[in-house]
Amino acid sequence: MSELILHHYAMSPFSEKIRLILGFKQLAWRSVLIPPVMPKPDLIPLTGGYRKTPVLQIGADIYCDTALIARALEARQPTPALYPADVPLAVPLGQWADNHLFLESVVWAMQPAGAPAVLAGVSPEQVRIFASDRAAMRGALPRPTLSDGTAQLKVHLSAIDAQLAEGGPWLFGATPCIADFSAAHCLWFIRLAGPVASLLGNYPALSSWLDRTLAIGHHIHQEMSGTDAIAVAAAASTHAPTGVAAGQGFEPNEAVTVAATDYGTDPVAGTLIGLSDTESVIRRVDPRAGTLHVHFPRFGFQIKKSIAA
Ligand SMILES: N[C@@H](CCC(=O)N[C@@H](CS)C(=O)NCC(=O)O)C(=O)O
Repeated sequence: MSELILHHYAMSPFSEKIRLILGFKQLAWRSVLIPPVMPKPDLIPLTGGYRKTPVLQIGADIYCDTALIARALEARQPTPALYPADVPLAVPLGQWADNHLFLESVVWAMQPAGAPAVLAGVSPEQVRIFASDRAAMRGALPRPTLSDGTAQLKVHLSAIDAQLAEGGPWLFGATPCIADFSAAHCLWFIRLAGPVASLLGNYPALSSWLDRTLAIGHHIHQEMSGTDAIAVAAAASTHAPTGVAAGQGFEPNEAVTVAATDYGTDPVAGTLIGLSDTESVIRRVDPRAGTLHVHFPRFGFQIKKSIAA
């Protein structure tokens, strides 16, 4: 069975979400450390243009976005379950955390009193490059102000704290599920932010739950270079089974582009080979990595027919 290869970097909250899920499922993995800013010379050949972090590689199948990476890990190791049948609202709650709680947490952690702790050890020149990379990635998407973000964050931290105090030890009761990991990675980032991390101390049930979630750890992993990961893709001779479902408005083998709809919206072009309510899959060929199947979630992405030149 092909190894799980995670392309990530240490300070990335969404990577922490997946590292914890790998720990939860006790899955061994290979770690490819990628740059936190563009260019990403050993990642873009695999994704075809998607630049966000993390990305999961299984042979020549490339999974973009943690919503889909989590599904791929669930398929690989169904127990313990991330999507228990008796908690159907875990997925939408996780989407809320990944989209809203995440932004509010970043705004809080990266305020002037928090950013130096998050970016400890990063040179002023690297900080400048980081800021201009993120501004370009966000484009015209507005970022909450510190005042707006803080107000929303406090309301949400209170809600999570009350939920856990009443119905813990996990967000939906007795066992962790996808919603726990989606909320925890946001608050993990706040914990990196030195003096401003003390905000979380106002929420005791939330703080104990966060300790519990982070104690799950990352299980065993071994480093791999980006070049070796590309060689793994190039050597793969099979791909995960997929297919285009009827009634979705697309035909198999159509030329399409897929792009995120929030930030980092660079489109990835290829041939449509998989489409369902939860996933799109395109085939593309890279001179270094060979024939790749690149997988995206439907949530938060837009698939379009390519316009013939
Ligand atoms: N919806 C995406 C969001 C991923 C995301 O925003 N990741 C951040 C790092 S935590 C990122 O990509 N930053 C820019 C970069 O790494 O190039 C997911 O769930 O994977």
